[in-house]
Amino acid sequence: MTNVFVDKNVFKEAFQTRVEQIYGIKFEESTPHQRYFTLGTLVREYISSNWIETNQAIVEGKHKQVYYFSMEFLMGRLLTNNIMNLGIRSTIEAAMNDLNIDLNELEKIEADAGLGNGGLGRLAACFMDSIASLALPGHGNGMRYRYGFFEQKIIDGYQVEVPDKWLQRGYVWEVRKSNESVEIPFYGEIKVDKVDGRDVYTHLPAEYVRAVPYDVPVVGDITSGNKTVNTLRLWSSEPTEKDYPDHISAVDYEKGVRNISEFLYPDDSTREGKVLRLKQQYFFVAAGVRWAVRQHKETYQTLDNFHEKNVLHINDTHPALIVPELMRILIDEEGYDWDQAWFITQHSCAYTNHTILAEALEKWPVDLFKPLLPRIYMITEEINRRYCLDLLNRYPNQPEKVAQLAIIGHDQVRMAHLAIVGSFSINGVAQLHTDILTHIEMKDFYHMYPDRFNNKTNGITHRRWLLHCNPELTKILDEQIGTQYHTNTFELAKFEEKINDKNVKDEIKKMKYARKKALSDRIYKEQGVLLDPNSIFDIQVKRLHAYKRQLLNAMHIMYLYNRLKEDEVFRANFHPQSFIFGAKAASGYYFAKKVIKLINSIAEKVNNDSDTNQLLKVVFVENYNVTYAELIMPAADLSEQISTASKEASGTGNMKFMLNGAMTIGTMDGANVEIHELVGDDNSFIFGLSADEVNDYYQNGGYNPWDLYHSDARIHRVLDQLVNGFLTPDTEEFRDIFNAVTHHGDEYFVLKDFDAYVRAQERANQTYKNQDKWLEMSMINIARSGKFSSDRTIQEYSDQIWHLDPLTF
Ligand code: 26Q
Repeated sequence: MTNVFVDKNVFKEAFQTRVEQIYGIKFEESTPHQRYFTLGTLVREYISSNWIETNQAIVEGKHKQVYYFSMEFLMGRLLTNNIMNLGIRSTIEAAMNDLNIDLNELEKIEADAGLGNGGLGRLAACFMDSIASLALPGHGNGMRYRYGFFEQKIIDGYQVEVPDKWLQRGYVWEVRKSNESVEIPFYGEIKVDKVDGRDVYTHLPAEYVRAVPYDVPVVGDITSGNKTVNTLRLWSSEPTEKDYPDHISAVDYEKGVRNISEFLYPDDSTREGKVLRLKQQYFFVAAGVRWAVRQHKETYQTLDNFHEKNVLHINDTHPALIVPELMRILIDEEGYDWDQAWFITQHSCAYTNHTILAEALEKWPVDLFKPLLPRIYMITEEINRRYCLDLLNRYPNQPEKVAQLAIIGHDQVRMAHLAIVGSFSINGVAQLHTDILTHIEMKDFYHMYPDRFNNKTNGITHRRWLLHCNPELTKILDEQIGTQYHTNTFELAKFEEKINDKNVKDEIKKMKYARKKALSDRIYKEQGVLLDPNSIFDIQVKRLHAYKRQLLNAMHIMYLYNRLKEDEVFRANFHPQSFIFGAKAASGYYFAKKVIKLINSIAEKVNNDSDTNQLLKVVFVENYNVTYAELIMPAADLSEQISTASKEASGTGNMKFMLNGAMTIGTMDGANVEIHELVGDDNSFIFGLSADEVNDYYQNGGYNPWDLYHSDARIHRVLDQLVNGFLTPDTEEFRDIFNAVTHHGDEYFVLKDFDAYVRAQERANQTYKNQDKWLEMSMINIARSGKFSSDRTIQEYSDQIWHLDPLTF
């Protein structure tokens, strides 16, 4: 195929012709959507030759591969990402210029692929980009949800969820591969036969569901000659091509089948729909394992060396059924005995833990698991039985210890225990998180399997989170330190030599202003709130969770408002500050939704008070998502990372902000610890209880928040304002928030950290007034952020866990 991107004229011609061919209309009459779709089609076609070559190179070179199993891939838009990685953006831009088409406008037409809840899903997307950009053979395996993470509307200050119809107008990046569909069995019974004196089990499923793969190309950065295009394979559920089950009507069967890949499940509190979530998990795991096994057998004709050529990566416990599923294939379908099968399985699987919150640890009731997946349950029981024998040897006189560490206990299957026992590698996502896993949460497992545990501090792709989203900063860096940092972010360190260069400082100042203006323009257009780019942009964007403490931020704003109204001296010394929030609350998470309403009520009050609104503004942006984040990250002066210490496994927004020159105001939690280690107290605003202190309080039953209510007048006043009609006429609106931090013991230490937070905020505000100093700090943050590229993270995964070799074709 000819390359239509060789120069702008060839491309222009091809583009116009193709629009007319696809839609049968004159180019001049085509809609922006038709133009976008045609551009996407041409880019995808251009990708396909490298895609084919990548797959050939893997097979011919007999390369080891990783399959990254994740229930979530929060990809965002791909057009810009793809054309930048392919190095064809300027050609397209020039052609579009000639045609009088604004490429930026075309890019906005693409739906934001929101197949994830937050950090874990976005991490998977960054990893896909880095794996391909490092020329490593690695593929994603996930679910093709018909509706992604809900779209958020704010109505009267409350969150309203609207279905995200991202596929409605077609998705240009996917390729349906019906010929690679597989049939996934559910329910039914197990038949036992004696063959040569041995029990042989056969699962007789009551129904099958067809899994149809849709492949999305993952284009690596072509700089330095890399041509790697990996595959993100997303499975969609359809009715089987075998016989329909006879225990339910065809209509009910079809409805049930479509349901499996209908919705992404929100994290936390929702308890309904459990069976469906387990179905989803087995569905995409079983389909993905078949994909890996089939590919392997095509090359090697045996599974003896499966573990030498494949890693099945388990992204949190959601895909942990990989372990019994691979065992089932090896034993039931391939005739391996238990020990051989276990050796292969256990040497193929690697597991990443993303949370230590007890409520987020997955457990499946046996009475739900067993009927749905009878053979998988049997195998899980046998894995558990053998493992418990081992435990009994280690802890001969401690049956309660054995029960506590078992995979099945209290009539539940503990997915984390299954993942730990079945994997050769177990990692946390930041040093502190890994330390807490090995010393507290999983310490018994760590003592049993010390060599399996390791840390891989998270990272973010600088291609999306710098080169793409912040062209102004990219330009400054290119001019000042060259472009080597595009492929090695540690090169950013060179920028530190410029911190005293007045001109560069000035450029950084202009860059920040431009990015703040761009954000404030969107906010004004969509929400009618006008933010002054000269004010401090103080931003907290992340999922809404009690442990992330958006409430602490909100209470501090209430305190500031009170003080600004009354304290003349304070007022005179205060630099104007704009507080920006973005967050989605899980639909069933009552407390989180109340906090959204609270922030909006504060915004309403504060923004409309002419005594203060030149100094203080608050805005809650509607529908925070990946695309919005691309506008927000570069616009921040202050990055709010204020979780209760020990609760945030890593955080990745903290890294995106740092790379774009924001200062962290945060607790010693997650990767904040590593940011602080790099920039020190002088270039960050760290405050609050440490993880050890928090854990000590928990050990001793918490603390008494009423003491603070009575001793700290600021806290007293703000809390009273939640329930005395100050914010809304309804004094009950925020009663439960009041109760959470008082009567219910303030589980997340909001009051306990309040004073320290206020002081950190004061330091930040005063420091900002010295612009020279602030810019220097900002530049230091940029220069020292090289560690947080996901290229570094993936290189470590590859060197220490996966052991992959880069492709060279
Ligand atoms: C579990 C059971 C039932 C339904 C849903 C879930 C579920 C879904 C999603 C549980 C957890 C999640 C997502 C977790 C997550 O995003 N964790 C974040 O992972 C990031 C990447 O490692 C870290 O940076 C964050 O600190 C961590 O909170």
